[in-house]
Amino acid sequence: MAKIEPLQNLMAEYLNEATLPSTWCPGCGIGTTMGGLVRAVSASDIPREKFVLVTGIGCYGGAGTYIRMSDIHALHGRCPSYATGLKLARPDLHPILLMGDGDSSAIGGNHLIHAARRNINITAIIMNNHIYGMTGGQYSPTTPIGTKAATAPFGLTDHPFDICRLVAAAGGTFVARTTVYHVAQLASLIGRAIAHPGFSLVEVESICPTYFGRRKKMGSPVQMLHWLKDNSVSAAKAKEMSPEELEGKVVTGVFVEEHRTECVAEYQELIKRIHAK
Ligand SMILES: Cc1ncc(C[n+]2csc(CCOP(=O)(O)OP(=O)(O)O)c2C)c(N)n1
Ligand code: SF4
Repeated sequence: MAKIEPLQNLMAEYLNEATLPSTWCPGCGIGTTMGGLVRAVSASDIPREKFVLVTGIGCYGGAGTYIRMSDIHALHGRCPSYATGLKLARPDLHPILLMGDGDSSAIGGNHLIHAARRNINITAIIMNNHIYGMTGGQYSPTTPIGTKAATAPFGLTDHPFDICRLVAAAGGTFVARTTVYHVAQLASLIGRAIAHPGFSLVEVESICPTYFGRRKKMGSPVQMLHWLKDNSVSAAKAKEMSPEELEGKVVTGVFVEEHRTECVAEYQELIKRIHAK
């Protein structure tokens, strides 16, 4: 992997200025995540034309039009299925899935766990802003208990999913989390996920100042970033903390990095064996 470049060196090459301005609210975490993605792609050993962005339906869904890379815009929650089909048909391509917490863990939850189970060599980036941004602030499976949302005006009574633990339990072989505050770690973890030969997930703790932060009275986007800085702990430090101390904290780092048979390679081997008979 080449050195990760500062984002300003890559803007002219990757940003599709003709499609701007973007629809994203000022201070939204999606732009920062896209910055990390572009830096990781440009530093990768895989040629840029081999990447395909697969975007689901959510605020981040327009990302494919703003960045100069091949892209497919999938149905809500169906990124893993589109990417699986693409990878089976063209194993030389590297799909990068862009999903939201609602897209990936609600309507698309089933698709996500089965892609992880198969250990298909695709990279999933989940921007977890803990809310449905695009449709106006309904709660998602990652909204913290007690949060007031458009569909929980008196506070949510459901317990949230931990997306990393879900994907690790399903069989994902590279599972990591970072935040939009930690921009260097963001680019480097996406780079490691891309290089990993199996199902890789980077969950990005993102911010939605418009529907999550405003309702929770978290202040400006800058104050939300400060909240992330003050409430994040590394996986190494988390090991020494009690469950009470970890309550409400964002644990960052790599949780799983292991090697297991990859499904497309196995499938191709099977085809070869059948043809050889
Ligand atoms: C089949 C289907 N059901 C529901 C919707 C409506 N819908 C569009 S985006 C969205 C939620 C998006 O939330 P999330 O994935 O968290 O992304 P965000 O907008 O927060 O970035 C929903 C429910 C849809 N487009 N298609
Ligand atoms: S509604 Fe939230 S997630 Fe959507 S663009 Fe605005 S800040 Fe970002």
